[in-house]
Amino acid sequence: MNRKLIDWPTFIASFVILLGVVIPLVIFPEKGEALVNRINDFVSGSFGFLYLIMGLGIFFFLIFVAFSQNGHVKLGEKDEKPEFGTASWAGMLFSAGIGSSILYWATIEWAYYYQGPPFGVDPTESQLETLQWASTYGIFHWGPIAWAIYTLPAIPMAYFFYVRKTPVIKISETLRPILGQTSDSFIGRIIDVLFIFGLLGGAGTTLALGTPLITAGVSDLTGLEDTMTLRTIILLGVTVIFAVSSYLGLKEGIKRLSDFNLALAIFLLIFVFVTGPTLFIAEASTNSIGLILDNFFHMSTWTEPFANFDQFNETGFPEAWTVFYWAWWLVYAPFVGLFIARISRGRTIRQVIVGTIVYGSLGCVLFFGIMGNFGLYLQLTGAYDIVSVLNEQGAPVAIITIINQLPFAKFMVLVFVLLSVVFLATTFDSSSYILASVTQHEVEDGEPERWNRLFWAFTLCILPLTLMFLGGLGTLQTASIVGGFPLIFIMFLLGWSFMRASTGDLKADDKFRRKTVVLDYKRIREKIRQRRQKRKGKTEQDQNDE
Ligand code: NM2
Repeated sequence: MNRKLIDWPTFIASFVILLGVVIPLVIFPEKGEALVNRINDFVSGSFGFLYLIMGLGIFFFLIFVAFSQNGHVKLGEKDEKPEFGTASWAGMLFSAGIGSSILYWATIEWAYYYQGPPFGVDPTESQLETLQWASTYGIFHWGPIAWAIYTLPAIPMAYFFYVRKTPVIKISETLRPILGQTSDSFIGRIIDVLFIFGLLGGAGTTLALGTPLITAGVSDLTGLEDTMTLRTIILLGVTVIFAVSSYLGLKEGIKRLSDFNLALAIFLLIFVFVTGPTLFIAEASTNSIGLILDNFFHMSTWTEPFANFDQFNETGFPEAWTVFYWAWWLVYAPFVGLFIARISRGRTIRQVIVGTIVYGSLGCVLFFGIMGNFGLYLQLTGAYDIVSVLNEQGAPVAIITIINQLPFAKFMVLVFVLLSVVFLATTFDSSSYILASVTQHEVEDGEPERWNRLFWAFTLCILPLTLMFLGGLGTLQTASIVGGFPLIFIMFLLGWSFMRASTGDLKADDKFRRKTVVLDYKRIREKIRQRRQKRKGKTEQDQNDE
């Protein structure tokens, strides 16, 4: 164990701030909750539009970068090959950025929109419209804008790590071209710590959704009652899996688990697609893609501005869904960005941008298109009233009920539960790996210290677990999502910092190239002169000889 490698101020500050937030929540759960909720209502109510602008802005900024000269820059040496093959790379970034929440929301999100559609549509009057949005909106919330939010931090981080060869992976380091020495100061520390806090809260949300889902599946399979003890055992089991994977490292652990995850996910999707209503799934998914393309700008900017006036009903849809989702993707973004950066050596910036957005969205389209439309189909044909199960017994039971309608039902529930566990673990192994990287001064051979990875793996699990017991997990979620608010501005700085550094480097490179061309030219002229002189000398000698 090499203690010198650890960046103690960041390490300790992160931990202290975490305890500073969690302990009051444990001691004053109600007051804490009320306060955090008030702040949340204020932020998402008053600044929701900022999140929407951020999403759209990031999306177009990245498209611009991908097709500008900065997009051609290779992350690494000029002739270097990508460190990971494209399939593994896409699989890893998907497994890291997406946790068990996709199994949860892909299967059930439609049922919420079915009852409360967007754009003020009345579900009883305009049923067709309601259905179209129910099968579409989830895809949008997990689509290109969401993936663009993940990609933005990856670009400057990868640039500084592989092109400028800065040995640390830290947000503050990435902002150096703009912040200058401020990066080393208190503000730099706050930026790094903020990201850790955001990630823990985002991860808390994931656990809060994932654990009841897995428990609902386990109690369906075994008949055991869904109790706190069962949840705790399950959570600790998952923690052991991701701690081992993170301990083994990127190639031995994380990549293998992610490959397995992908194979299992593909099996589930193909099975549901083939044994389920294949044609309906295909048609509804295709229809959704068109609907999103047609309404892309409306969906990405809908703020419900007139709902505050008495004569209109406020649905709260934008805050409850789109703004909440963008905020959730945002708190995960620095971590996923760091992870994407870490695995993208040897790719060009354009490949990273296009690859992440395209593969990421495609994976989500498949999940939502197949799982979601399967559930919707059950509802529409009257095969099973999923919406009533949802309203009476909650989402986890409703989701397991949907899976139970497949052929070989119990086996498929088992696959689904296993997949949820692995999806959860593949997000948490990479988060603990990255948390360990950012609390170190330097990462030797690209890998942070093992004990540091284990420490964060357990912190990631123990903290939400404590809050789950004592109440207050919901508060931590809300707190982290609100706490992620400043990240909007940090995202802006990250984009700016990248443009400044890479454009500057390109210009310098250009000058250098021109200089070398001039030098070569000079050398060529010199050579010609020498040759002429030689020839002249020779002829003179010949003449003399004669
Ligand atoms: N996002 C993708 O639980 C998870 O799936 C982790 C959630 C941000 C909505 C990520």
